[in-house]
Amino acid sequence: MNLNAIDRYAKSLIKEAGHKIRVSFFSTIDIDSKADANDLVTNIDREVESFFVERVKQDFPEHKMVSEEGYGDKITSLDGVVWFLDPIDGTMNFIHQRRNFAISLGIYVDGVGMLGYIYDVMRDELYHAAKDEGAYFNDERLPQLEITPLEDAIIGINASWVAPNHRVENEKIIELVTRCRGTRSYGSAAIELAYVSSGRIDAYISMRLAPWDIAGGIVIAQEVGAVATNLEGVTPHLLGSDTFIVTRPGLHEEILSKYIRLK
Ligand code: 2AM
Ligand code: CA
Ligand code: CA
Ligand code: CA
Repeated sequence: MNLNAIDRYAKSLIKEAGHKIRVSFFSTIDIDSKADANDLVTNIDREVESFFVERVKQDFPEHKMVSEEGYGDKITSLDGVVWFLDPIDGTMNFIHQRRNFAISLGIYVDGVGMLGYIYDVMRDELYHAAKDEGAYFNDERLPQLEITPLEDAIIGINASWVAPNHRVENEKIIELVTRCRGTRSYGSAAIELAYVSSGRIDAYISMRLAPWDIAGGIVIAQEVGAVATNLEGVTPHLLGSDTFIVTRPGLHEEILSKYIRLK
């Protein structure tokens, strides 16, 4: 298998899809709700996903596609080549802000992340990596991340976890956000993973993410020495939704052991 050729192909699909999304703002966007009133999807999420699925099925018929809006394949194992695609990660931002959303893509071979892409569509910024070949921000090589103490760290976390909730002990989360330097919430897991990988934030925590949210970002994160697991400290398995944390080296163990108590 020629991974360099797949890499070039994936990048060209991502750029073409990004162009489609930017142009979509010139026409009316149809918005629907899915599981609840705030779980949004648009015709553009669907169109971009079917664009990828049709192209990949045509040019790489043996590859599997796992994607959010249902045009891909249902998989029960990670054997072979699997593309994990989120056509728009941050749909709420896409609708409300027209920025701060990304195309997220990870290409795995027999369960090993080989290629990862996070494309911040409105900024035209592509974070990408190939396994053992380093991570890049556009054409700029991203350096290895260094250790940062919690007191100097900016943590990406959703504000709802400091309120009483059914997933995590909020008193511990309050201690975490009090001790760290500051918090941010960008509303796109892919962008937060890209920001950890490029040192713009130091950690990102989520109580529930799907494989297409994280698969591409994990490949990028690993190339710069970031640590990505679920909140039990186990490598995400990518066959279903799970909790998630990614940090610079050094912070992961401290945050998990002292500040995260799942219910
Ligand atoms: P989305 O925009 O592709 O749905 C928002 O904080 C982040 O969580 C986004 O990356 C968003 O992806 C994701 N997200 C939103 N609802 C989710 C859900 N029900 N399960 C998993 N991830 C979700
Ligand atoms: Ca969604
Ligand atoms: Ca998503
Ligand atoms: Ca999405």
